[in-house]
Amino acid sequence: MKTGKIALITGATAGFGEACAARFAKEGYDLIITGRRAERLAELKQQLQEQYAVQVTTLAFDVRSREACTTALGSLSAEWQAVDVLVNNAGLALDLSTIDEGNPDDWDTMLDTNVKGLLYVSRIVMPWMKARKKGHIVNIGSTAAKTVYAKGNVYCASKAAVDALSQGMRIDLLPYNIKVTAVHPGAAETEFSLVRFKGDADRAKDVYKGFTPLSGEDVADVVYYCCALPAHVCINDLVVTPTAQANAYYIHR
Ligand code: NDP
Ligand code: 8X3
Repeated sequence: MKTGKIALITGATAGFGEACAARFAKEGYDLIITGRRAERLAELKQQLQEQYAVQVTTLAFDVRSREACTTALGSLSAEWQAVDVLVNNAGLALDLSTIDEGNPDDWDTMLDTNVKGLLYVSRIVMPWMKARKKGHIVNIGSTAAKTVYAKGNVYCASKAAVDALSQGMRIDLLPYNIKVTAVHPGAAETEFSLVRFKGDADRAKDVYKGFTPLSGEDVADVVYYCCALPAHVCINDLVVTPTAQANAYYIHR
């Protein structure tokens, strides 16, 4: 059944974002879905509209570009700017290496996407929520935000920044009745490792050998749960891992 509510989900062309889009659509939310791959957004839009009879708007842009964020989100009509839930999910890791051997281009991409992209999108959406005195921002962090693992340095730092920014946003937005939740998933089999290892499918598959990882749907369930709680209840910070995982670097295989 339609809720009349709108969820804006960044990075909806794969993994958690795509699963969140399906989950929120199933619950009757209209959606704004974003990512760089326009074709995937168009396919998902058609599928969700047909399956759940919700309205879906697609915006293809790169969150690393402040101008692109402003242009894309600025193109939304006042109706679509009434965003109830923002899921800041777009992000990535690139490679595993020590800092002394690291690739500064990869650092730029991770920090620009995971930290600055999240800020740019939030900066635009927050005033819309403030004006309506309601809203919920869910930032996707990681177990990597909580514990640094070998050769994870810059990615872990980018997610620690998401953790800190979530705390800061919560303080900033308290007077406006806007919830801020950080969801920190552990190992989940999405396109994440394929991206991290730059297309090396065997290496990506090995990451999840010997245990059952989370799926995109598992994480989407958790995100939706956080958003479905009563108005006076807010989960501030939530870590979710596969049962076989204790923290970012210890997995029982
Ligand atoms: P996927 O690679 O499956 O999906 C990542 C999504 O982010 C894609 O939709 C991609 O879209 C989008 N994205 C990446 N870069 C940009 C960009 N510059 N501009 C716009 N969109 C972008 O990975 P996951 O679903 O696993 O990851 C989602 C989030 O969860 C990330 O923030 C990741 O760091 C985090 N995370 C992942 C974990 C895991 O084990 N999988 C665990 C903990 C956290 P497109 O390429 O079309 O632009
Ligand atoms: C993604 C999970 O452990 O690869 O944030 O960093 S991990």
